[in-house]
Amino acid sequence: MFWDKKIETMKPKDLQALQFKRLKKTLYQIQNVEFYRKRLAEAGIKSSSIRTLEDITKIPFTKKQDLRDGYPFGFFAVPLKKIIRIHTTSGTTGKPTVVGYTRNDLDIWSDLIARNMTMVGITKNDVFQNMVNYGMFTGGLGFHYGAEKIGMMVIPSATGNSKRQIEMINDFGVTTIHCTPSYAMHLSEVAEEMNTSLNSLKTGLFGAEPWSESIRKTLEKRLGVTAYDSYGLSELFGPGVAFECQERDGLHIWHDCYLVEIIDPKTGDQLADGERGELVVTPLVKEAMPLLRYRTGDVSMLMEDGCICRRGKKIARITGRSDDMLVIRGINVFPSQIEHVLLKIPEVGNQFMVYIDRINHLDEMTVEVEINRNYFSGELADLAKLQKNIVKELRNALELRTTVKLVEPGSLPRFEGKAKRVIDRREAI
Ligand code: DLL
Repeated sequence: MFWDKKIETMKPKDLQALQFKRLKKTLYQIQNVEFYRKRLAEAGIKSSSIRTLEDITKIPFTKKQDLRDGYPFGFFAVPLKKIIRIHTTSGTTGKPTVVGYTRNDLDIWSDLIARNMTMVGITKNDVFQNMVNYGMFTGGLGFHYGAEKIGMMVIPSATGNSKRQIEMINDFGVTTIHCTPSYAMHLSEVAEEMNTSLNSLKTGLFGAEPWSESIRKTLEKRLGVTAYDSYGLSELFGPGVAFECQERDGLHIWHDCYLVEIIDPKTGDQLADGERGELVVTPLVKEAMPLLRYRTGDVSMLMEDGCICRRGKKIARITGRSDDMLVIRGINVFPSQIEHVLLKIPEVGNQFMVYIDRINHLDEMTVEVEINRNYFSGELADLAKLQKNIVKELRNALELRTTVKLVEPGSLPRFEGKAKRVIDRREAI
């Protein structure tokens, strides 16, 4: 199913021509931003320097820190009176990053969300409950307007009060939900406690944080949905940048709107398809806040073309951030790897926390793990066995010795938005 078949299935040659035309327009428009005028002048880049799409590598990267330095409105390329909404990015220390939208931007953004939802078979006959923050976070209003554009009934339930959320799903016959995978996990626990089955649900759209195949399986089983991964970031409008199709093997990124590169985060060199690195994106249709070669910090790779749905090259699921990779005693660890190990052990519950300390100059990782309610025998011997087993599995997967503490079901923090499961308490070296 297509929202905009012509553009979604464009032939590579036509697509490249469109990308190039849009890149040139972006370069023109970006001259309204003082930061870029200076940057491009310093790099000796004029409009005539960019003759092909490949010439993009001549342009310097834009980093999140650049955007922070431009706080609040330093990256806007249109007069303030043309900006009709702003959002800010979540979860960073210090000042947030501000992103702005013209009416045209909001229209394109909701169109992209409509493409994604249509791609997974959602239609105007669906009933959609949007269980994410409706404030400065882009997930709420972003999905809201996209879903309304398709014409389904939208329930802007936002976050909080999980029992009420579950009642609404049942009372209003909700078919599609959207939330973070961590909240979906929590919701499934509450539904279980309430002994209710959420029969009307068909589709779950989950994103805004990394999640694994094992979480997908668990969520599908517990909530009775087909679960799809949704990727985006505020700097590129918000959600809607890339989304899984019904194949659920990689995410389609909308190449007519986003020029994609994968780079080695250390050298900045472009990597080949199939090589994992940092996703760098040049948005091609943003009016209020165009960006050039934006370093997302997210780790992915470009997959081989050839998806049966004909929507072009996909990116692989995000495995973490190039900057949240943990280096523990010289070993690189992604939090998603820890989750993956834990979820494979049936006696382990859904919640865990990771603490990293430096004790006697050595990094120590402690993992607090909730026991699964259904396996909680209370027998001391069983607990000791389970604890040993988790240590062994973590060592096998991460090649790292960890301390594992088992805690009672329900005792670790639950998250309504993005989960923060790793607390690094080491002093900077
Ligand atoms: O999280 C936008 C969004 C809302 C996406 C709802 C999907 C659903 P930010 O708050 O700016 O925007 O955070 C963006 O979150 O750079 C990734 O590190 C992470 N992220 C987002 N989606 C995924 C995903 C929204 N599906 C940052 N898998 C991004 C892994 C994700 N990480």
